[in-house]
Amino acid sequence: MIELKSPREDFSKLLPAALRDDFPILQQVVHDEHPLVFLDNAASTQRPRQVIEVLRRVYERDYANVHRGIHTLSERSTEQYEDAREKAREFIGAEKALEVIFTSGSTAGINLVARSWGDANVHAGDEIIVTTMEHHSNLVPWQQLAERSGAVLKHIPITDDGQLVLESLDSLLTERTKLVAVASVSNVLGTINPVADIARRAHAVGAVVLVDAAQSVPHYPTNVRELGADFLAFSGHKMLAPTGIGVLYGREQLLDAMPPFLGGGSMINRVWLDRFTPAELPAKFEAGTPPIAPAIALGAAIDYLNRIGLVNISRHEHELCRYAYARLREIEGLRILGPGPDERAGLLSFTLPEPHAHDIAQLLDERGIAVRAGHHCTWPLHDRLGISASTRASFYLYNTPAEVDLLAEVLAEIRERFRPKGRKRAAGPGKRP
Ligand code: 7TS
Repeated sequence: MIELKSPREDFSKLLPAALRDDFPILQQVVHDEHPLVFLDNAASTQRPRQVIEVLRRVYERDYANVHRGIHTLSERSTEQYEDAREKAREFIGAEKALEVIFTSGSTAGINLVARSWGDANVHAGDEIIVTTMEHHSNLVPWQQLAERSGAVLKHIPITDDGQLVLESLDSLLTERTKLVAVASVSNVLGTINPVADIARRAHAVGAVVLVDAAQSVPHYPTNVRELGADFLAFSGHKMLAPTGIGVLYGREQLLDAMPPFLGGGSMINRVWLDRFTPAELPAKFEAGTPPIAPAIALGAAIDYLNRIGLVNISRHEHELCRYAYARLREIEGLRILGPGPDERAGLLSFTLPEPHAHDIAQLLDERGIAVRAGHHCTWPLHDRLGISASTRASFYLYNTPAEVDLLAEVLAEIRERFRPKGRKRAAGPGKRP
């Protein structure tokens, strides 16, 4: 059995080694003997004690519905809920807190824009541009909008190593382009897309820009104004917060002009039997009882990330990913998807000739290593790459070089075990297509 070094040993100099102690869930063994190595962070991250404690405090002391009751607990909850909005505003560099809409996650935020802004502004013959590498969450809502409106959906293609073919933008963008919707970081390729450049070019033809920032806000400093994002969506659960909470940023002028999406309590100013008038922002887009405690806990997660520093976190992940890239390339036949080690965010998707991606994930799990396998909700991207599935290791602030070593060693063992009989191991690094 390969020994896993103490996770604190050899931890990045960039981050406090004690940081791992903040994550109770990481202090366990799985399958009786294997320390948990959690490398499925692009799907969802874990929560530190500090976030769990805030949830507990809210439910044990402060919880009530917000914006409604004239009583102490409601006032406490409301104040903390609005504090969290302010923290989220600052975290993404938005100008005003009313531009921060709490949603249940990236998917909900993007669908809100497609239904509210999209139905009001996109008509037959108009054009929507996405990319080949989008998560289904930033693809299917636009397909649905195109179906409803008669608009045309176009896409920016990618190169074989997973970069956007930006030259194609000049011919794709026309005066009929209403929207460009693009991920800031691909959840499979790790590609970091030049969003600010794309936004500048999209704005030049009068198009609106939506950034799917689910894979970037948790890892990199974000400024919506510098990016040129008109809308930007992200999920709390990918950045140490609970599930069920996310943010849609929208430029005030756009949000103001948009009709409400969901109708119900909180989103109204006045209701009569036959009509209503909508509330001001941000309430206009927060119908019903919101995810109160998760939102407050998102504020605590933002505090935690700010304390460590996103610059340190992203550097740490880059170092880990560069190291993982070098280690995994040593495995013959292993194909790493996406750009080179210096041009990618902290995740690695790969394939082996044998076994299948799901079997790789299962064999890794038997050794305590959690990764994800499948098409990662990017079916068209997998089609473009000519594969049906891949295995993905994705890093966050608590991962260590020792964990990368273990991943590489177990993968090398799997490769050996499934090598076609009679073939000798070739020397040198694995070939990339
Ligand atoms: N956009 C991107 C780029 C994502 O990676 C994801 C989730 C979403 C949108 C949707 O986020 P949600 O919080 O609304 O679900 N990505 C993944 C993943 O890669 N594996 O599991 C979920």
